[in-house]
Amino acid sequence: MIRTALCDLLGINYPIIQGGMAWVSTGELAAAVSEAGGLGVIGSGAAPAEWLNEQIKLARRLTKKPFGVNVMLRSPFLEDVMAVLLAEPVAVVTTGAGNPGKYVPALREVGTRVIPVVSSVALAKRLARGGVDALIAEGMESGGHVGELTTMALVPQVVDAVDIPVIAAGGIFDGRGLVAALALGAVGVQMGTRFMCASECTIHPKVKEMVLKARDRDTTVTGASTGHPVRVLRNKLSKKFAEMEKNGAPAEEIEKLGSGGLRLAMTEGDTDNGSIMAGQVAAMVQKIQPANEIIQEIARDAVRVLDELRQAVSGP
Ligand code: TUI
Repeated sequence: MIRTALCDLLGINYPIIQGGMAWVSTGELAAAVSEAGGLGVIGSGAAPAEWLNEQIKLARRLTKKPFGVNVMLRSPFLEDVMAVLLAEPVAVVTTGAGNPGKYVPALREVGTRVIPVVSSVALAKRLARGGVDALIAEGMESGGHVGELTTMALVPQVVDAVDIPVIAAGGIFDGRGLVAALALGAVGVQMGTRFMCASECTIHPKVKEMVLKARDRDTTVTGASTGHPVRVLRNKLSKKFAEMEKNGAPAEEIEKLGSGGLRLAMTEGDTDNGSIMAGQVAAMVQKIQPANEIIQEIARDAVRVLDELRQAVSGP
């Protein structure tokens, strides 16, 4: 068994949060992860509030355990999404791609634990002062919108800067990654890419196939020149991005190329013209397996790694 303070904070059995990925993390996936003893998270991304409402209802039908919702702060439906979360409170709200500061008091008022994702120490400090429950420190190994620091450099800096629990994300795949995160001072991990190939994940099979085939250098960061760098699997679209950036195309034109691309890939299976956001650990994903098996495997491996480490280091 590998329990940490995160398990008590969230009422879960394993210190593993499933990343709330836009167009990937549905109520079905979130419920499966929560049923398995982790924290499942619905990814509301840029979807309309009605979609989120349906997914929350679906997850509630499928599990009695706590689950969360990720709010993408650049969503065009942000205010409506927040209204849903105040009317239909969930156990946890994680946020991404911005500063959720002004929404924190209202969410906590309805009993929701607020856990923003940060990629810098400055925002971590500001949000900790604003009364959030915990922070997810996400390194640039992750898929999707990325910051500049790696997980190895970011997590201990955030841990030292705040006195609330910190969860590590970015580049974490298995029991080794979980133990490494704990060694850096985190109380648990958030993993997205691995759950893309969960059996209960409803994304298009062609995307799962691409993740399964990915090798170590098959992700790249697009859109850095627009101020919104995004890690994706290399494909025809990412090549087009790279060419436009090299030729100094205006940011608006590059952004236009990317808009709608995530949905196109994940739901339609257009793996040429769609944006296949995935992290560097895509290369480690070798099979499609149920969420329960993923969680059990990570927990079992983490205990084994801890035992082996104890044996491997000399001393009293
Ligand atoms: O949010 C993510 N990953 C995402 S969001 C997303 S949808 C999207 N698509 C296109 C452009 C933008 C978003 C796909 N992947 N991860 C969490 C995360 N948040 N990583 C980094 C940040 C972050 C960045 C800047 C958090 C706060 C922030 O603050 C800026 C500010 O306003 O102070």
